[in-house]
Amino acid sequence: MFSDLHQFIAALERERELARVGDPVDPILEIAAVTDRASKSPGGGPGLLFERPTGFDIPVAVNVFGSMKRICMALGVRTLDDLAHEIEELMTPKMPGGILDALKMLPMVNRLRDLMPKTVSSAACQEVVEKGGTLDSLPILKCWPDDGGRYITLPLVFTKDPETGMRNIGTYRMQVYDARSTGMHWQQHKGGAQHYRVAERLNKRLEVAVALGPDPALAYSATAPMPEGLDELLLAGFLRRERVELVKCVTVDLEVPANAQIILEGYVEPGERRREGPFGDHTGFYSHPGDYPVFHLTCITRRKRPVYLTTVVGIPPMEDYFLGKASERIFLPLIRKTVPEIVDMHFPAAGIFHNIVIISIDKRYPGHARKIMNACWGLGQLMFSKTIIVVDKDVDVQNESEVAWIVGTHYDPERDIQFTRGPVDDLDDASDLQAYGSKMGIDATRKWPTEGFTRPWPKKIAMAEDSARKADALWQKISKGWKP
Ligand SMILES: Cc1cc2nc3c(=O)[nH]c(=O)nc-3n(C[C@H](O)[C@H](O)[C@H](O)COP(=O)(O)O)c2cc1C
Ligand SMILES: [Mn+2]
Repeated sequence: MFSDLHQFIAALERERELARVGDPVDPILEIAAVTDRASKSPGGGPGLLFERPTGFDIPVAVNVFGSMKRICMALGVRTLDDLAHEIEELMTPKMPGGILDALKMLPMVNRLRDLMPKTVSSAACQEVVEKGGTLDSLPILKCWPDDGGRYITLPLVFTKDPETGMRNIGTYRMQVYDARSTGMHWQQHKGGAQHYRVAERLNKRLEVAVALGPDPALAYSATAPMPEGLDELLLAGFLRRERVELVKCVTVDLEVPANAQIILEGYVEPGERRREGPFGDHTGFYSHPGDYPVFHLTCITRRKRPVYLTTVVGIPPMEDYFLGKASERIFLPLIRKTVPEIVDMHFPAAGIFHNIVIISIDKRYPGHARKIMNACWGLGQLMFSKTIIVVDKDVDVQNESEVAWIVGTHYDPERDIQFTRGPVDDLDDASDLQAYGSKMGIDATRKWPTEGFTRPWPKKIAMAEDSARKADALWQKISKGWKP
C-alpha cells in the first residue's frame, strides 16, 4: 500500500493515470476549469498534477481519486466489490475446521492486528515547523466565479470530544478569510459539529488540527460515513493493511497523520460565527451563505517539499462521485448486517448521493419495501436520502436504464409512493426549511395478493433458450464487420 501521497502519485504515473501540467496555471479559477474538463471526460479523465501554480512553489494534485481505476488503486484493490467481499468475510467470522482453514484465515487476522494507530516521535509532516505561519504560501483554489473566496476543499479535520476524548475526522471545507483564519463548514449532523456543540456547552475553546494530503486510503476514510464514535483511523488502518502512524501536534493536544503533506494547527472559539459561502457545491449549484465557526491558525507544520492535495466539486459527475462510490461498496456489507434483505444499492452520480438511492431487496413479506425505506431513513447518513427506490432482487440497480424501466412498469403512483418528513441534507435547497423536509419512497417491487394486488403480474419477455444460443453464435459473425 502507499505510505504517502508521493508514492500514490508515482503509482498513478506508472499506470498512466496522471497528467503532469508544466504550464503555469492560476489557482484562482484556472486550475478548477481544467479539472472540470478532466472530470467531464470519459471515465473521469486523468489525475492532474499542476507543477507550476501561478505565484506558488507548491504543486497542486487534484482528481487523483476521480476514476474507478484510481479509487481502486487508492484503496489497494482490483475492484471495489473485492473490497466489499473482504469486509463481508470479516463480518462473518467462521470457526476454523482444521489447520488448513486456520491458515487461510491468517491474512485477515493480520489485517485486524493493524487497525489501531500508533504514535511516532518524528514525522515527515513536521520537517518544517512554522509557529505563527500563514496560509499565504499554500496554492488554495478559488473554484467557481461566484465563490465567496478561496476554499480548502479536501481537509481532514481532527477534533476530540471535550468530554470523552473520542477522536473524529471529517472532510469539511474551509473558506480562507485571511492568512490566519478560515471558516469551518462542519454541518450540524456531522462529527466535528457534535464536538463543537459539547465545547460550546462547556464554554471551552475546541482545538482543531487539519491534515492536508495524507496517504490516499486515509484521505478517503475522512469522507466515509463512519458511525459516531467509531474512529475513522480504524477504517484507514484496515484499508491500508498497515496501522496509521500519528504524531503529536506542536501547539495543540491532538495527533495527526505523520505522513501528511501539511498540517494546520489551531482552534475554534465557542460562540464565534462568521459568514461562510457562497460556494459552488457538489449539488451543481452555489450553496447559500450561512454562519459557521471560525478556525484560527496557530501553527503550520509541513514537509520540506509538500504537494497540495485538493478537489473540485461542481455539476456531477466530479471526483467526489468516486469517493461516494467507495462508501457505497464498503458500507453495503455493514448495512446488510442490520438489514440483511438488502441485496444491492446504487447512488447515481446525478443524484449526488442522497437525492436518489436505489435499493434491491429479497422481498419476503407484505410491505417489505416500506420497511427498507424506513430503515434507511433511520440509518446514519442514509437519513439524508430524499428519494429511495426499492426494487426486487432480480433488478440490476447499477443499471440506471433498467431501473427506470422497472419503476415505470411496476409502480402505481398513488399506491406505491410513501411520503415522510425528517432531517434532510444541510445543502438541500428545495426544502422549505434548512435541514428539515420531506422524503419519498417508491415501492417498485412486484406487488403481491397479500398486499391487496389481485390482478395477475405480467411475465417478463425473454428469448427461448435454443434460439438465444443460436443467435449468440450467429451474432459473433454478423457483428464482426459492423461498426456503430
Ligand atoms: C470533497 C468533499 C467535501 C465535503 N465537504 C463537506 C463540508 O464542507 N461540510 C460537511 O459537513 N461535510 C462535507 N463533506 C461530507 C463529509 O466529509 C462526510 O459526511 C463525512 O462522513 C463526515 O464525517 P463525520 O461523520 O465524521 O462528520 C464533504 C465530502 C467530500 C467528499
Ligand atoms: Mn466520524
